[in-house]
Amino acid sequence: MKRRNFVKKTGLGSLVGILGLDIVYGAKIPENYTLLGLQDPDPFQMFDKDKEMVVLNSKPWNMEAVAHLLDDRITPNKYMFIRNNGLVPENIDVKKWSITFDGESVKEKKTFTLEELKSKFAHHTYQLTLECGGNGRSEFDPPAKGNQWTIGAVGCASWTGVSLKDVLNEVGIKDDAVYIGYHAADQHLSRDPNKEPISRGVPISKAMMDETLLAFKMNGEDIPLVHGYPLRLVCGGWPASTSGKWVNRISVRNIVHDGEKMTGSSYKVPCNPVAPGEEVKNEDMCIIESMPVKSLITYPKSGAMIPKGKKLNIRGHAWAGELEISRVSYSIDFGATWSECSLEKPVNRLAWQHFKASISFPKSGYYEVWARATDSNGVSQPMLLPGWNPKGYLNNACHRIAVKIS
Ligand SMILES: Nc1nc2c(c(=O)[nH]1)N[C@H]1C(S)=C(S)[C@@H](COP(=O)(O)O)O[C@H]1N2
Ligand SMILES: [Mo]
Repeated sequence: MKRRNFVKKTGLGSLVGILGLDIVYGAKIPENYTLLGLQDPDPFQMFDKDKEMVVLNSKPWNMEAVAHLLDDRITPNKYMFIRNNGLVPENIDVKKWSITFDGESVKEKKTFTLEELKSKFAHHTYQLTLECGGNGRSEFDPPAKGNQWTIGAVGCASWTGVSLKDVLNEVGIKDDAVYIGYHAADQHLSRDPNKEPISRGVPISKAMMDETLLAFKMNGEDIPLVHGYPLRLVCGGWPASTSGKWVNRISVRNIVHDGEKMTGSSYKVPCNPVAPGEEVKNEDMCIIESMPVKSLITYPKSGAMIPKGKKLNIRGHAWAGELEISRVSYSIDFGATWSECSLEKPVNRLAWQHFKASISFPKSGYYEVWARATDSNGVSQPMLLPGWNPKGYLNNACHRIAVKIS
């Protein structure tokens, strides 16, 4: 993106430097034409991502991690998945950035500059789990349209910002407020300025929780552009689609927010279980709120080879939306028997929890290690797949790795 802008601004004279070659017929290049040599920029370089990350889509950019990349306790930027619905904003002037609070249920419309936001309200830092509602979609059968995420659309970075609650209290909200909806600076893929790529939100009760942030830092630094610089909403434990990036307006609503991807069947699952492939009417679909219990084995990498007689130390993370994890178990016999992992408390509410186990294998051969987490309500992950749903959301099946003992 940056490079394309550069071309427009600098004109043909500087192109030699960019491509490293003389463009022989440069004078004949039509206006606004992007040279093939400058198209398809390297997304890993452009977004500071590790080369092992997997690109699912380039229009818009979507990228996921693989399990072993998520081994860190705090997910660094280079391993954080990217989910864009539209075009990443360009040419952001951070000094001019502001956020406006409007909607039926504000006492008065109010705007804060980013600087005011930072100086007026207390700063908080929390580690918050963000998982795309469609993470795991690729496993569903019949398949669902959309990004075919495997397991890597999740991360737990450290976010710093102000509590949305503090700002809403300063703005003043009316008694009839039921929902907030975000609006952001990214462009619709059609570039139609009257269309928003996404405008979602959360009930006022979630908006008013301490950990719901208007964040300006990720892992102690300015949020990377693709993750919402300079300001994003972070609603840990809920579908990450509720965590609006590049947010510049929040509407306080007296109805369930009806912005883009709040209505129809987006981010909704059948209110009651349905058979695979069944058609579900919109009125029988419910908005996804807190994400379900889930876990990932982040060490070792699937396919690990272990010498006979040696124990295998596995580790990973588990999370359960608004809830805590109470237990993580592992199985080496395809779920027939389970043993306990040791489990840490979360560093704060809505952060993933770390587990580990030391595993002995009875003899040489091929094994799979499966992990299964249980939340504080006693609900465990399904072993192979949860109930099917039309849009392929909420696949929280057990994660599995292959291990060879030789
Ligand atoms: N403005 C804006 N916010 C957005 C999106 C978007 O396309 N535009 N995508 C949402 C979705 S669907 C997800 S899963 C998360 C992804 O956040 P990340 O790219 O920082 O990992 O951002 C959410 N916030
Ligand atoms: Mo998402």
